[in-house]
Amino acid sequence: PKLQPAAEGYLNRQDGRTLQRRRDSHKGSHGTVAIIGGCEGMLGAALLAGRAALAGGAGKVHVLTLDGRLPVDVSYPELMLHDARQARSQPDCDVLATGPGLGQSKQARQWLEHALASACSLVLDADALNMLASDSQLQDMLAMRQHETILTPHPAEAARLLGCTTTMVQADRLAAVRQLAERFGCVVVLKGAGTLIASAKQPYRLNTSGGPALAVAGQGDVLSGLIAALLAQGMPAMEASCLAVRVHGMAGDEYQQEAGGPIGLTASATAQRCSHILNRL
Ligand code: NPW
Ligand code: AMP
Ligand code: MG
Repeated sequence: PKLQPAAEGYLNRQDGRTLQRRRDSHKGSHGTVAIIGGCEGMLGAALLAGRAALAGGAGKVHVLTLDGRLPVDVSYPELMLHDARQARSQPDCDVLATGPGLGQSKQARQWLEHALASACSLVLDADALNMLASDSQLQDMLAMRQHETILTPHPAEAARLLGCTTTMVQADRLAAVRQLAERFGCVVVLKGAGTLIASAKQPYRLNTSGGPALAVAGQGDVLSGLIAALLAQGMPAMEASCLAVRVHGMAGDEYQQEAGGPIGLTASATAQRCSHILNRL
């Protein structure tokens, strides 16, 4: 069924503010992001989120990986990598993004608990959402949070959180995103063609940028990093989510136009395109 939102539901230019920088700003002015994820076999997800956080303008980016064996991302040595198996706490940061490639091990759950208890803004994606879906103790911790929290489920993750099927989520995406926003008291980004952004307190938004060029592995990990970067630069959760979703979609559209079709856009290349688009907006 086609979603027919009210006109004010559509994302528009006012939903994204240009990120202004003072002439004398320094890396400390633009916030610090820490990504937690990247278990064995899914290390790339955490690196993609970290690279996207850099592309989104975060001043400093740490990446804690559950795989732990990679000392440096040689293509992006500006990322600060940590072995999450050894670390006791996350580095000082303004925003934590956890979930990309996190897995669902005992250690992954401990890091999620740690993130939920932290006094910084939080982006929860992928396996963080999957663990949350089946764990009432984690849900209680989420309910107690005093800081901005954004959930970024794709339709299957949303279905796990709601205890229904992906088909049911897709049949009424607006109802699903509203239910999630109310149940968890967070900003919720329901991804997929026509991403919806909702919170219990503000009008929902529907994004119209993006298309099947984005239907490749790692794109959700990029979006998480991008949202985290905008939060770290001081944007409120709803605005950061709307702007990141819009810019991410525009990167897909731009590629499709240049390439003459949707095939071949990688998540890494999308992150790079996002920084050009942010500078232009
Ligand atoms: P289907 O196939 O249609 O039945 P999962 P994941 C559905 C990491 N990654 N509309 C779809 O179901 C992530 O960060 C690591 C409708 C699909 O099969 C996670 O930690 C990478 N349905 C972990 O992998 C790159 C939709 O969901 C199913 C939909 C698992 O995450 C890849 C898959 O969902 C990945 O990011 C839509 N728009 N979108 C790396 N390089 O390290 C999704 N679905 O089972 O939650 O698995 O999303 O791959
Ligand atoms: P994930 O499934 O977590 O990797 O996230 C995929 C990302 O790509 C989300 O931001 C989706 O909204 C976006 N995406 C995937 N397919 C499409 C599509 N057909 N149209 C628009 N956006 C898409
Ligand atoms: Mg994902």
